[in-house]
Amino acid sequence: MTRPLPRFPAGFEWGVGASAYQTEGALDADGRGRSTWDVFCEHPGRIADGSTPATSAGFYDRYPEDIALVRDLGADVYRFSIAWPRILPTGSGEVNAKGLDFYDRVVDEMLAAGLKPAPTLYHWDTPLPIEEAGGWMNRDTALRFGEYAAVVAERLADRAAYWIPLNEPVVLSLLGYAIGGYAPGQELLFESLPTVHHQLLAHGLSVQAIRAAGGRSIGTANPHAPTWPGSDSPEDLAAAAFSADLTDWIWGDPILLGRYPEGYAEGMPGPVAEDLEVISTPLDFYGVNYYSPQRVAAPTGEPSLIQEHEIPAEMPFRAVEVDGPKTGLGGEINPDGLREILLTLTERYGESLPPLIVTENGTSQPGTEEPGPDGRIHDDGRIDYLDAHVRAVHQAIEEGADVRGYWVWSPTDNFEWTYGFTQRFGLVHIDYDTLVRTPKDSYSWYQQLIGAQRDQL
Ligand code: IFM
Repeated sequence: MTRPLPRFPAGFEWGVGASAYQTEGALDADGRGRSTWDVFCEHPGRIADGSTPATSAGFYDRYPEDIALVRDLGADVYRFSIAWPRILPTGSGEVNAKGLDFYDRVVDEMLAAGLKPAPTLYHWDTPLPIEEAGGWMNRDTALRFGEYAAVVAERLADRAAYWIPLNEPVVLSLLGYAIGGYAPGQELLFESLPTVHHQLLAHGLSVQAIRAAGGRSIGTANPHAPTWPGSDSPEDLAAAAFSADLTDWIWGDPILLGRYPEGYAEGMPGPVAEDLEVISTPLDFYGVNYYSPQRVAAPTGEPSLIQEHEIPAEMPFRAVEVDGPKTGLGGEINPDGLREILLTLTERYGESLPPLIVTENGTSQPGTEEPGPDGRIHDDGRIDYLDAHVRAVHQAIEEGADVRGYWVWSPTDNFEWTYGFTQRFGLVHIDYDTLVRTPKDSYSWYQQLIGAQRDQL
């Protein structure tokens, strides 16, 4: 039994979040085009367990079952993502009606279940022809993305409750283009900076397109975490400041303040000042994805590791590990980092910050993810993690952060990118042979939490 939670403000919304590529499968169904991740996963050795996303969690066929599970949780919001290659198989031009129809059905099913649909337009699955034309290194990609956003918004704006244009653009720039750990697997280091500007421009253009189509509640889902220096030495402090600019403020400042942190605007391509006007189009909420804090120190000339990803020796900072509890992916478990970053954002952006939503938070718990002899999944570690982070959100609210929602990643187990099926983030277990869904103990925990909060209203 966990301690009763303090009461959250009236109107605070509880949700869950997932993405297309990690859950849908059906990669060849109904005219979907190929994506960068399809190609990336085909290279032997890139996916930890050699698994493929061909079926994944089977959401494409089983979405009514997953939506019913989230309805029975009592949640308010179901975040999901739309696969750009299902809507525009070549990334631009002719619209694939069957792709749009699929998400139309998903949205209607969510509404019928009393859930608020929260589509993300892009969760890293770039249409292959777009990548072949330069991907996010090419300014045209931002323009094509704006057109794609308009197509989807015209169809769904009357029913979607929240909109997130791009999920975690920083991860795509750093892992996809700078160090090559994720698709498209490029290792451009600082030469990858145009991908930052072009994703930001895509964000701004799509916010405008969604709003023009009548879309409401448009925001972000950016990963943010405090960056703690390894020591108080000037070298470690400088490394931490550099790292925070690169992972946090290079995204937040253009969107919320209309400017880059010092030293970045000069290196960006295109009419930067004009673009920043578009990028800083006002938002209705600012979404924060949080898992672990960052700890960095001055470089030593050796590579370092963040989870499975190597930070090359030539980077001006290195990752520092501390002893203590870790997530399944090896990140530090530190709920106070969530409280701190919510307050840091509140202070840094002041009046420019719209209400905050925690758009992702969760953990995998290898070793506690399979049914025991009683047929149940006792994922106590996940419950402890979520419970502590929910309390941290409450604490941040008490201390002045305007946080309006908390969305658990993820409703069901799914394909965790290069970790394949070795890392399960779901409140609901998926048997990948049969696709049978089994709610874990954390599902009951979240259900009780939501119910108890409602009872207090
Ligand atoms: O599964 C991912 C998701 O796609 C993006 N945010 C982090 C999650 C857990 O690693």
